[in-house]
Amino acid sequence: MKREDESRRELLKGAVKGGVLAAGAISFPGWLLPTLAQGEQLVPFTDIPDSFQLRDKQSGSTYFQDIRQINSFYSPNEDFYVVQHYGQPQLDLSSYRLKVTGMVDNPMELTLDQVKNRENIELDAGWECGGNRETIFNGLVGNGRWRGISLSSLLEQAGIQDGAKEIVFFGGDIGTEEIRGAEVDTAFARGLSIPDAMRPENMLAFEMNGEPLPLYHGRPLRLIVPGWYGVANVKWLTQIHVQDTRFMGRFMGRDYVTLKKEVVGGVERWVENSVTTINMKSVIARVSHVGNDYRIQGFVLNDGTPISSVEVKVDDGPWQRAELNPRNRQYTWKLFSFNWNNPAPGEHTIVSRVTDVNGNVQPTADQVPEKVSYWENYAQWPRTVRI
Ligand SMILES: Nc1nc2c(c(=O)[nH]1)N[C@H]1C(S)=C(S)[C@@H](COP(=O)(O)O)O[C@H]1N2
Ligand SMILES: [Mo]
Repeated sequence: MKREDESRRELLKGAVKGGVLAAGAISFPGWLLPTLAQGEQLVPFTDIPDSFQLRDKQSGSTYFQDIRQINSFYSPNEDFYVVQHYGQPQLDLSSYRLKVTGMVDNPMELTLDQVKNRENIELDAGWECGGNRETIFNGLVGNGRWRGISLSSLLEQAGIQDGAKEIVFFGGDIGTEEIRGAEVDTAFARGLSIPDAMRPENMLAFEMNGEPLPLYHGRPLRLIVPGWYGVANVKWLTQIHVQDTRFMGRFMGRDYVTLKKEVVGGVERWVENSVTTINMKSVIARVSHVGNDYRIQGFVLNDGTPISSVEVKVDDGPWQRAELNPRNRQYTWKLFSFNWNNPAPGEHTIVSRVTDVNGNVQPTADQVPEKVSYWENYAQWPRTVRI
């Protein structure tokens, strides 16, 4: 897919990065694209230190998206965040095989072409790292269009045997872990229960925004579990294994594990849970203005449950409804925009909250369960700007 955004994005890029769009450039229907309109300027946040600088994408390292600069519905491949734990393996594409093993009637070993020649599906999906949070300005986020094949149809063809419980997805990246005093080489891996794995929207993606999956994002093939935190989306996928026990690797059982206080059947307990579906969250990403007309924009991420509203509050004012971008889809980020006319000069606190069709409201920091680990940070995020 050549995105219609693409040429506009290229056109706007330099200008937007500088904060101002040059006069005389073409103006666009502001709402369909979150690009800045003619003469529109970014308002700096006062909760981000001036020293906060983003690096370019670098081999092997974490990359944050600068959410103030979100200027297209799909995150360009060079802006989509990057996280991995064992480096970025360069798999040889000609000898690449995807293995389907374990409790299946028909074990498989597919070349990349055999994967690509299966019926293709496309999906718009965005997500965040389970460790995304305010202290890193919520930059571990991205939204893309993915092309690949259906996981459930592959598993149906493989024929899952009776008694199987779990599907394990192994990456081609190997790290050395010290576990109970022993040094062992382990691959990045995650497990899904069979019902979770058989959701029809799960895909094995080989294209991102119309390009072959870039190295940083898992070339040549990755799992995508729409509505789940990023950790579920195993990159550099080489093996799918079906077994009758729960999978307990580091990224299921020891890391990406949230420790929080919960009431369990009437008893208050500290509970540890593996990070799975995305908790509903809205984030204010940028404020811009043309003259005295200010605009507050941001995004929502969740597990795909339809949302009913996003609201914005300025200082101690009332909650007011924001507009939702018509391009939003079930598993994409949901962009929103709020017109803030004639704000008084000075410092202001602005915050957003999202509500879903079941009436669940994004909690404030005081309302979320008491939590020790930083995983699953989804509370309302008050931000400050100076007008
Ligand atoms: N093979 C492999 N897949 C992986 C990881 C990894 O370390 N190795 N990290 C996971 C985590 S924690 C996240 S947040 C997402 C990030 O995906 P992205 O870099 O494409 O944004 O990849 C997931 N898939
Ligand atoms: Mo992550």
